[in-house]
Amino acid sequence: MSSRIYKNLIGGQWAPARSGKTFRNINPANHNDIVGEFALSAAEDVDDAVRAAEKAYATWRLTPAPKRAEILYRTGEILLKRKEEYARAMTREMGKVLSETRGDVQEAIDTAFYMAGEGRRLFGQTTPSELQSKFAMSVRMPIGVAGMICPWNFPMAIPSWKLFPALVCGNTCVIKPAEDTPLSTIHLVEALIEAGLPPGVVNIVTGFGPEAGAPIIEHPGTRIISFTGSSEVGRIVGQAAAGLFKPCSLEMGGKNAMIVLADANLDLALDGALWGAFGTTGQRCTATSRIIVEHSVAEEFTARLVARANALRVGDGLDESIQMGPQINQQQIETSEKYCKVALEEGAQILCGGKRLTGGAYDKGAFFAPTVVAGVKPGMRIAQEEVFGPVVSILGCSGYEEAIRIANGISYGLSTALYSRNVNYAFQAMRDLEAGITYINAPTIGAEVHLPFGGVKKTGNGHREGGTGALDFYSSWKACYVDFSDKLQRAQIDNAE
Ligand code: UN1
Repeated sequence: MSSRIYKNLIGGQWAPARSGKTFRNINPANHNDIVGEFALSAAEDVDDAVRAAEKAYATWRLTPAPKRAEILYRTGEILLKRKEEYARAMTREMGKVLSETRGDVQEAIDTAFYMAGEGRRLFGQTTPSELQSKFAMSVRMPIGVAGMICPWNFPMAIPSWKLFPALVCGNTCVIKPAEDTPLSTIHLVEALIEAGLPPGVVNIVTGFGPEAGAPIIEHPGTRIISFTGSSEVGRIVGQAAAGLFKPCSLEMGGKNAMIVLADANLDLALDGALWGAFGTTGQRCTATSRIIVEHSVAEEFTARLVARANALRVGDGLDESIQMGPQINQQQIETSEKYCKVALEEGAQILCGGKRLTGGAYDKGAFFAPTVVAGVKPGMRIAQEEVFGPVVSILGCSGYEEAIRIANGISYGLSTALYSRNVNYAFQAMRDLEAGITYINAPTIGAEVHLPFGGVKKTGNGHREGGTGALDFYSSWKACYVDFSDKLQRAQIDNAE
């Protein structure tokens, strides 16, 4: 059976890569199932896309923001209607279970409605001038063509975090979805087009980082760059953008800790640990990868977590009874395997999982068993480095102070969680944990779109997605002064006497 061919979107037209080459997108739960063939783009395709975006910018920047926002609102309504269809397609290309891909589409819907509301805000400030008969204000200006490079783990939500605030601010976009999950970006943009987005305002180039991602950064026409992915690739992206003086938002890795103190509701903490560690097969930058448990409850907590991890139903996410899907590809399986080996060499114990699942339908896909690693010490590589798979480490601690020291003793700083019934510890943790996100009595995953999303240390470079932080990235502040005195007035001089 020949698979469906998908093209790039350039200036409102679906176009093949100039080379005519394509690559395959396969279902990670069943490698015999080909989702489609996608354009294998290169610099020449990026050039076409950037030129189309530059052309569209001339009129899009002048379209009133409330009108731009109406398109986003309609996009949200279309996505709502197509939620099930797009969620199923996403499970097929990405693997995570249906309830989660429904959540992923919902996150795009939430972002559409939130950013649609911003069309009638985008507030600046009016402020007094230090001079008589002079008016002063700050306004948000669009920047131009925004270049976006996306990961595969949230194939619709993360593109929506980038596209929607960029669009409401008046920018035009060139977006490269991850090579593992291009279809969900195409679906998202199809909804935008149906909602009335003019040609060229969003352009899609599909393909791989070095060939299709790097030219987005390097092209003189892109004015800002937004990247979500690994810290390793983020460093390359950030350095390339810095040399060109392009503002660049980097959203990268995590090694997220959940602290469980002795006074915690253990049932609740177990639910949170299971969801935080094995939701999305551990492939979230917010995934719980370290559980720091107070010694007096560690034995009971660990035994119960292992029992629950062993009981998880792993398989094809399109089957509603499945609780954990495959990993995205063979390379990610190898990373999980590598870290299990490293953990054993370091003297840790693997209490369950630790290996690829094989036999029957498992042989067709990339499945890894839910893995709990115990006896982990804070300095071990398994406690320091991101795995991005269903592998969680348990570390012991003597109480709050030591837990915070261990939690902060890493180079990342995205998400954190504290389970305790002590309100003082709850507020101290919000103050003391070095991270962009802290949850109390909730797992490390579950960020909402109207709050800032991002981290400190090696997780990011200070920008935030979600919330008003996204508007700050996709707009540029301009100060405007109107002197209606009809004479020359010199700031800092004529009013200084
Ligand atoms: C990511 O892991 O890359 O908070 C994004 C969460 C989701 C977003 C995660 N809403 O886990």
